[in-house]
Amino acid sequence: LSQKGVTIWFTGLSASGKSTIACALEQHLLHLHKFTYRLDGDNIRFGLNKDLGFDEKSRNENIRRIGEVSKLFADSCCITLTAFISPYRADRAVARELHEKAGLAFVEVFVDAPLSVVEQRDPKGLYKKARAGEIKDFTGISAPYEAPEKPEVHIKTDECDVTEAVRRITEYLTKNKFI
Ligand code: GGZ
Repeated sequence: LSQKGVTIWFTGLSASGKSTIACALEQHLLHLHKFTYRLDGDNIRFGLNKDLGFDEKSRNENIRRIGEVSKLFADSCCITLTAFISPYRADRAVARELHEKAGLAFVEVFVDAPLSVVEQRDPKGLYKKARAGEIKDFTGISAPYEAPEKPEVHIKTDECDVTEAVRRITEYLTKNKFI
């Protein structure tokens, strides 16, 4: 494959738009006939990581495993997309290091939406439940979210639609010769 492997690591609050943007980017890359695969809660948290919950240790382990798996995908020259909250800076740094030590690129995309906005969206009613104390350790309410300090791409979803987000990430990938 002439294509270089890379992991595009989306991070952000629940309902910030990570999955929506990752899905749209995946579609775009498929149209370009690129080899791409998306890891998200549906294929990871219900499979490989179904033994893990949402306390700090479980999230550390969730992200550790996703970092290892995405590295393997990237090593197979795949454009690997991961869409997890990944709230801890140190965990994301470990995933990055794992890639960089293997000579694989790691592109952190901060899907940035203010808590007030995601709480207003609340598509699954989870923020409401978290406020009511029915879900504990909920990111942004009763568990931390550590925003990236220097993400490769910073998308403010309340100012930028999905098409524009895909365009910005694609532009980054093109400039850096990943596609
Ligand atoms: C945050 C939770 C929680 C708690 C269940 N905190 O919006 P969603 O529903 O579909 O996506 C969220 C998903 C977060 O899983 P991740 O694997 O991305 O999290 S992490 O990277 O922090 O390990 C949300 C749902 O699971 N969910 N309980 N307590 N999100």
